Amino acid sequence: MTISRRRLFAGAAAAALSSILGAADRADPSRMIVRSPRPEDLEMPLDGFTDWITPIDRFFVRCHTYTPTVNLSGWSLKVDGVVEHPITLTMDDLKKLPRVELVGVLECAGNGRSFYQPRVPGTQWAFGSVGNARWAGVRLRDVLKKTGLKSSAQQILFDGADVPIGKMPDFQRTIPTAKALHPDTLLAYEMNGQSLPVQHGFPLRVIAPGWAGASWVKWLQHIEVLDHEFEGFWMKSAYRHPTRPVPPGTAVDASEMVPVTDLNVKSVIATPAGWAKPGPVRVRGAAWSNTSPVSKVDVSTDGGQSWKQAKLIGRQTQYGWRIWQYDWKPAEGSYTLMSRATNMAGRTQPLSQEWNPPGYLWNVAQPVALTISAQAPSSAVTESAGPQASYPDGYQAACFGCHDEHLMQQQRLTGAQWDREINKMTGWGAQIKPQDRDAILNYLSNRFKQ
Ligand code: HEC
Ligand SMILES: Nc1nc2c(c(=O)[nH]1)N[C@H]1C(S)=C(S)[C@@H](COP(=O)(O)O)O[C@H]1N2
Ligand SMILES: [Mo]
Repeated sequence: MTISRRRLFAGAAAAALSSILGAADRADPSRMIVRSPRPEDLEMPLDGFTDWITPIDRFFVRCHTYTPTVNLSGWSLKVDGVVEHPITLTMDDLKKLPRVELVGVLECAGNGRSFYQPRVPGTQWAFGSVGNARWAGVRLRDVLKKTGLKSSAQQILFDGADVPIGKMPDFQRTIPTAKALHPDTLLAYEMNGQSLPVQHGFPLRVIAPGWAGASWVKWLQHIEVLDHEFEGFWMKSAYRHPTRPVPPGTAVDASEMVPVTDLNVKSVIATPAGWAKPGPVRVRGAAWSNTSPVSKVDVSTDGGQSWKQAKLIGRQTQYGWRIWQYDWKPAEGSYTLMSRATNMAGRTQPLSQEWNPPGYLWNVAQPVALTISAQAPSSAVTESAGPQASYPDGYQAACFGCHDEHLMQQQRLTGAQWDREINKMTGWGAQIKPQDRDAILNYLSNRFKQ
């Protein structure tokens, strides 16, 4: 097929325009905290919390497995299960349904995991596995209506085009019918006014506003309506948390935990970060919640002894985050800043964080240190595991096949926790020679310890 000069020009002009406008279609790794390059786990740095809409080049990426590239010409969405008429839809079919847009926060359940004490295994997110985007697509309800849900429908199962690595279970997730039929639960084909980027689920993903990211299934290609609870790993073992307080460090059986659904009310201080000059200082950040919008943000500059209300700026939407600011004129000295959001339902951030085994839903009003001085203090020493140690025999062969050492280096675990991690990985297909296991366990436990 030939492309006319005119279309060629239009394409080039659009590309030039989008580069001027900075409308990237992927995260810029040089401006992200790379938790893992492959599978891709990329975190937005703190300064991202001053944008109302998170641009795609700063939007966090969380993948349990390698990012698939879906070719639209071969793609379709199948909907079956306990329905009257199973259907298969192309993108053109979907685009004939009413188009719906909403601004909404997407946050990983594990955001803030690295702050839990005692430490827990998993991607060690600090603040930024969260972003606020403008999503557009169709109502899931409209798609389900086409099939005629049977009255026994209970759970809606989503499966994306990503394929598991080794023997890890396929990433499949369910949401209850009530959430699926909510008019704000969408299947999105656009993000921030452009076609859904590959890293965020091209061509179609679930938008479950107010719920943690694990329900926002990417690269969606199959929806199955179930009349029972789904037994898969990512529902029955992962993404569950206790409903009652548990003593820090205790193991809790998955059967005694429930699936993570709603996000918590939360706020983050973006600036100043660590240091500012004496004089007027604008403290600024973002605050978000679940399906109940943020009603106010309070700020403390004295470690929580006194609180003042911050100004909420920009637009308020039901599911988007709110940028807030607090103007302050500090003298030289050391301060402890905190921000604390409250939602319309009256829930507020706790002053101490309850611990949970998988490290989900961190939302404490977190103290951050700030120095006010004319000169910037010399930069702090960052946590490091020390100089490169030599690898034990068999470690690279057993552990560097599916991912590199990023995923190990960020953990701070006990020997028992490392032992369980090795078992998890051998269950997923890591092959360790029996004679190498002790040395590998020793290396990990001594080098990346609590
Ligand atoms: C068969 C492929 C495979 C091999 C081999 C493998 N891993 Fe993994 N590992 C994964 C995948 C996939 C993830 C990411 C899981 C996720 O994001 O949920 C992961 C994640 C991790 C994590 C992050 C915490 C977690 O549980 O998600 C650690 C730590 C880890 N691996 C350690 C190891 C060690 C140590 C070895 C060698 C004994 C190893 N891996 C070998 C597939 C593998
Ligand atoms: N198919 C598929 N969907 C997925 C995931 C995945 O690994 N595979 N990760 C989930 C998790 S845990 C989160 S937090 C969000 C992250 O979305 P993002 O990468 O667009 O930020 O996608 C969810 N959807
Ligand atoms: Mo997540």
